[in-house]
Amino acid sequence: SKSKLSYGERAKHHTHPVARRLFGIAESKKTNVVVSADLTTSKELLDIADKLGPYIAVLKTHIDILDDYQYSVVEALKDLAVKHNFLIFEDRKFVDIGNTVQKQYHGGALQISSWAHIVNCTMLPGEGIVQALTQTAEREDFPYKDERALLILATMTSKGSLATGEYTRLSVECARKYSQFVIGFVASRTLGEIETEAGPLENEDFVLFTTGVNMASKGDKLGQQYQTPKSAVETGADFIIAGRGIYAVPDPVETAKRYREEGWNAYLSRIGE
Ligand code: 6AU
Repeated sequence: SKSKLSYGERAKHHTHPVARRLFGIAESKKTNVVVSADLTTSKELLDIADKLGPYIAVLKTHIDILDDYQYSVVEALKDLAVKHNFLIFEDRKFVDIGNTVQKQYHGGALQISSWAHIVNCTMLPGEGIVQALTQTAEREDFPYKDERALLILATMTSKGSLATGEYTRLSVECARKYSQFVIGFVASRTLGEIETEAGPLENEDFVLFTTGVNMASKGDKLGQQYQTPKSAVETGADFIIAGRGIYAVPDPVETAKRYREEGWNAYLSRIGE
């Protein structure tokens, strides 16, 4: 596994340009925090993105939960991403047949491919979903070549999740097979020991995003389950995703700084510094 290497090393050697950028941002801003900005108005979303921008590596959106969505909000987000040097991850969790997800990703009402550096998909439909999204990103006329990447949702944080066993194994299998577009996983455990047809993951450098991170709570009333930034990074997370733990407290900026510090220190211990 590459989890003992520094972000700087991984930025140098990764085969995917988006992963290189991501690790480069983490290294230069000294942060592995991804804020899940699950706000429901454009004003609140842009406000939190601007305030927290300096302390995060990635801003994660659920653009379809905005009450007042217009394309101008993602244009403003893109500007903030440049201003503060973060990537945008639209947590769309594509979950359909190939022909449908291609249209949902590239074009459509939300034009996701035009503004989200990173998107994710589930493995429920089987290999075809990853194949289809990869194919779209590799089209001759795809305008964002080398600037877009996919994460596979390999496990879930909610109680009773069925994203286990064969589902998780297929996630690893497809990440390997489509590594020209897939840079890693959203998962709460390392996946290195999972056997695929080509053996276990050893030399591949997949990026692990772990969600369900909160310093003040163990879960919510709807089945969400939390761990701390420290335990997530100790378990192998390269990036920690936190939503309500950061944006829904009285002082999000101070709180983001605390998550950043805990996540960064856990990373430094992991790489032995
Ligand atoms: O920190 P929270 O609980 O306020 O928000 C967690 C965020 C939400 C979820 O949609 C998302 O993380 N999420 C995901 C992702 C990122 O794909 C997977 C999962 O298993 N659990 C989870 O909470 O925006």
